[in-house]
Amino acid sequence: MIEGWRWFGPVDKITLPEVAQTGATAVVTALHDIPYGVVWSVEDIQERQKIILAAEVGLSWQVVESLPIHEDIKKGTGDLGSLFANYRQSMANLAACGVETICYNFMPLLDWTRTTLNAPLRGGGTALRFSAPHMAAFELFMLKRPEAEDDYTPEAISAAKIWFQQSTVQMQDVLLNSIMAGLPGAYDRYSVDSLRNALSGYDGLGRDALRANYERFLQEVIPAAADLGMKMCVHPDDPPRDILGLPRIVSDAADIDWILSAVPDRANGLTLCSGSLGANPVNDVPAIARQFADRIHFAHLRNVSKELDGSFQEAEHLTGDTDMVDLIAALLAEEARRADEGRADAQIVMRPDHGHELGPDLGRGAHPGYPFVGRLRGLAELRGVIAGLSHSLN
Ligand code: DNO
Repeated sequence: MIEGWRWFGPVDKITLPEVAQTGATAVVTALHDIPYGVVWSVEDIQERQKIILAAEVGLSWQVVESLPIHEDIKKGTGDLGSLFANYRQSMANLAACGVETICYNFMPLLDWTRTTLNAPLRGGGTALRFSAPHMAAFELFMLKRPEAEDDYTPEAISAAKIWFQQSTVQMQDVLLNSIMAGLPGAYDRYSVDSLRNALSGYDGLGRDALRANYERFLQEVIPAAADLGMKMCVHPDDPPRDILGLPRIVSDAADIDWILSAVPDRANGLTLCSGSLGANPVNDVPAIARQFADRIHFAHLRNVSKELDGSFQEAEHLTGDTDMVDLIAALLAEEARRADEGRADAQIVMRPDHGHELGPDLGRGAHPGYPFVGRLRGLAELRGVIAGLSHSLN
């Protein structure tokens, strides 16, 4: 596997020499300052490449994460022709610069969602956490979306009531900021009011309509990606369930099957994110990896521990509910199969996804979920598994 590292660009608190020190070779990055829907110019792409090369530490930009999809495409409203044309132009510009793998998601409004960014761990580290009671409190009592009652267990709702009654305004602010922390760009961070307003743009848009809009997007961009020799890879929903009353359509094996069959071209592929998929109790992540192996273009490796009320917390990379060794075995088997076919791109880029904040990470202010030491620990553990399995395969 090719070891990747997500780097948020010059604003990232972690430097490129540090990235190189982890042993990773592939930079995973994006032009986060460019608003959704605007073309990524060759100049802007090259500028980012120059910054990476100028560090002179043997890194290169290999995966885009993400080339975001404008909300109008998800809603199926507005000047879609220009938005699709812009997306294809960004793809063509990336291809012209030699960046050929694009990770994206199709989650309405939000990206990954957590309710706590610093749940305490043994010895003082911290982890990202999704608390069903806290999310229920946000939806029911801050956003005031009564239908949310249907989305949570009775236990989560009673705990939500207690939490909300005891919460201070400051605690509610922290909760809102934690929920918004997954949006990586400089745009579209919501307050409770602006979120309510943005949600109203999705009123009446159900699962089938969202799927139809997604299928249209695939039909518009996958043929162009195939012509350019690019690999598009959708990232699963996180958490993999409906949230804020918005449908989620990239959450389990049936969804992935539908997406990959909608436009059956290898350019229409998957980001195998073990943490996102692993938060849904119906998902057997190694089995999903085996089922869709030939369409996996990129892997995010991390683990979560699920709780009965729908909460989950990010675990160490090798502990948690997903059998990481089995998952890596599935990915290595796919690489071997590709190598047998003589494919130049047999190796899959993986990156250690998220990490606990450990030791010197605390207070360093890295992007939530993306600290240095915690991810380095994850990468080192994953590397050990890969080395062990590769040794026995050989
Ligand atoms: C979370 C990430 C996601 C991912 C996007 C892809 O840490 O895995 O935010 O980058 O969903 O579009």
